[in-house]
Amino acid sequence: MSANDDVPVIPRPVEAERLDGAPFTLAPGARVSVAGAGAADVAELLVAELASDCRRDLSIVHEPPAYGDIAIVIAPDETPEPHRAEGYSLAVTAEGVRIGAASAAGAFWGVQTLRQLVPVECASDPLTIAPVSIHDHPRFGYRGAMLDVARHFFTPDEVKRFIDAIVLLKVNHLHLHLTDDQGWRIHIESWPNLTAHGASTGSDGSAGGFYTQDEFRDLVAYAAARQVTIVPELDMPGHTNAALASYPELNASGIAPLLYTGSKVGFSTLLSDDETTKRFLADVIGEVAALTPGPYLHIGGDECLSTSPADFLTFIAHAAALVAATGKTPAGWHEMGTSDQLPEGTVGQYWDFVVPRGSSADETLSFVRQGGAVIMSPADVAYLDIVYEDGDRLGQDWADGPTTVRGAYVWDPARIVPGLGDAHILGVEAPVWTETLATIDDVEEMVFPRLAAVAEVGWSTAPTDTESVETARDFDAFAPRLAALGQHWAAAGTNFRRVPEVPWRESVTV
Ligand code: IFG
Repeated sequence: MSANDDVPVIPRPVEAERLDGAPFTLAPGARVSVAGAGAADVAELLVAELASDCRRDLSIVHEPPAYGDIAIVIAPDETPEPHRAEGYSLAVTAEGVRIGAASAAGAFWGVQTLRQLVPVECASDPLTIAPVSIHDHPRFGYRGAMLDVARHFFTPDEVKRFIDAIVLLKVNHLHLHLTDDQGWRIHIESWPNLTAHGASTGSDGSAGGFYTQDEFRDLVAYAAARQVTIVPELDMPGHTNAALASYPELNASGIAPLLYTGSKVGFSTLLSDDETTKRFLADVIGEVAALTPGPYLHIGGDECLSTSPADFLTFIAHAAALVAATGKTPAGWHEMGTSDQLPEGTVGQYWDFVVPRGSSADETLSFVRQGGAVIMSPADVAYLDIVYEDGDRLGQDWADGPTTVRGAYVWDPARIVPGLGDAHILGVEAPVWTETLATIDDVEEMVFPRLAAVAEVGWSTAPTDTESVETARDFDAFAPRLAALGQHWAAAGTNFRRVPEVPWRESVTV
């Protein structure tokens, strides 16, 4: 058990050590002292959390901290040069709490660490925090979660609830799978029937729904204030029945198919080299790009079983060029790597197993060959819609067996595709597909605690070259930290699966 493991934080910090001396006590009248650009905004979020989690009312002051204060300081020299994007330091002593960072993101991640160190019984006095010194920064800049809002629709408030939960784990990208066979979930001004008709249902005949463009802008802003970048996905040319059902002219036959509420894949395709479809693509990609301040626009490309290989290549070259023309970086599932006409920088998302099968490794390396990078989402460890164990009520079971928490933890993104190392890996992402998940409670049960495992894989120190993954990812040291985090989930009302492999503690009575 190293010093880091003794400090109950997930993702595991790079350096964390317990200090001697008296604990910090949050006394009535304590303030949050802020200095530096962005510190006040971060402090606002901390104050809001302490108010809702601990019923504490702290004021924010723009002056040096007094004894017993919390200080948030943002300045270039607060973290070493290579780690200024998201690195932070956190010191807790009797004198006070001090978060230092070179960026608002780093300060915000310091706040998430602090939140995990605040005892869950923080509404009663005394609120004490054990003394600790932490210096931390992420291995990868992209730690993502994907929420499939196409199969089952989730309201803006449910998406915000999901964002609130993922930031506690320092997850900084939310990939929204906005379109699929079962639903089109983002309003497009120039093609209104995509939502008027294409959003009217979902998997299992569920109610459907969609985001107006103002609602989407609000979600993007909510996420950005919490250091989360939204990655919108318009899946194409496959997974497009909702669009085809909305506009007959998008279909070769000129006849629109019925809306689809089942769970099959691979039966739909947009046309390649068709003028109406090209106008459609330019319009939908243009409107979604305009709604997206983030750098990526994901165009899917997965499971195009009804698109001929030649049509697929024609389609992808055209659609990816349209994305690049908006100034966004295209992203797509690894099958898009069959194209050798990807715009410079296009990002591939690997979703095969930790042991690659067929052509998936080569398709993934194709993005690197074309000047791009890769997000790792191996389906047998990072797909959070896969069952925890055989026979589960929720989830799917196609990914080489169940995915336990240990399974979601003991893997490494740089030990999957031969020749693909950290230099060309943006990071990791854990998708939760919602064919079988009708409520946000169901989603949370599948996502937590396994997202905590994937988040640690994406943030924490890489295994050394001589370390096995099993050694580097010591589940027996991870499980107690997960148990501590479970208390915060219980207090926050975040649903999670109390898997038997973790020594969960009594949930608190709030
Ligand atoms: N694969 C499909 C998803 C979803 C998933 C469920 C990808 C890229 C299986 N495509 O994963 O649409 O159906 O686990």
